[in-house]
Amino acid sequence: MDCPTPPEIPFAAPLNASHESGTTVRYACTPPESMVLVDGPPDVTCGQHGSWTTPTFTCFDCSNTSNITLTGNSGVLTSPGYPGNHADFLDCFYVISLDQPGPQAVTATVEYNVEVVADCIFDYFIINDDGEKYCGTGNFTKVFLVAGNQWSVHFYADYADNNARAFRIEYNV
Ligand SMILES: [Ca+2]
Repeated sequence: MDCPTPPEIPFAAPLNASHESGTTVRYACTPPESMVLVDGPPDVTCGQHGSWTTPTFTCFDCSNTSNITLTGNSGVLTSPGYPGNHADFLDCFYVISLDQPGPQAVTATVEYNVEVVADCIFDYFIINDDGEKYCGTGNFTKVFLVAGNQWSVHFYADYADNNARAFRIEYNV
């Protein structure tokens, strides 16, 4: 027995429209800067009796913050909920598009407060994918070279509590 069309899930889109019995449909969070996974893989399966399994994942709009600019040569990016505490289970990818092609230097002034553990294995953010994870509390100014016209910020928070206000990044070229 087939299922109805795959269920609607906020901020998520099914990657195919199959709905035969036994089919598993995978979802992608959308827009792509939005991503949260909870408890399981991002998919649902059509059971023998024509109904979908209950999703064990959710997607979250990481851009849903009051102070965010993802284009232009200057702007501010704050973590979701800033200056309030962020939520659990965040896996947010931000891509900032600059006005002209690179290479070019970006200056980022960062203020942050993120749960601190050794090696930042629980909650952290990474600026422009350079491999350095930030957690704890502090502020710094970082200048880095961007090859093209885009750079990125990745923010990850695990399931535990100890959530803090996370970060504010003011940038300019
Ligand atoms: Ca945490």
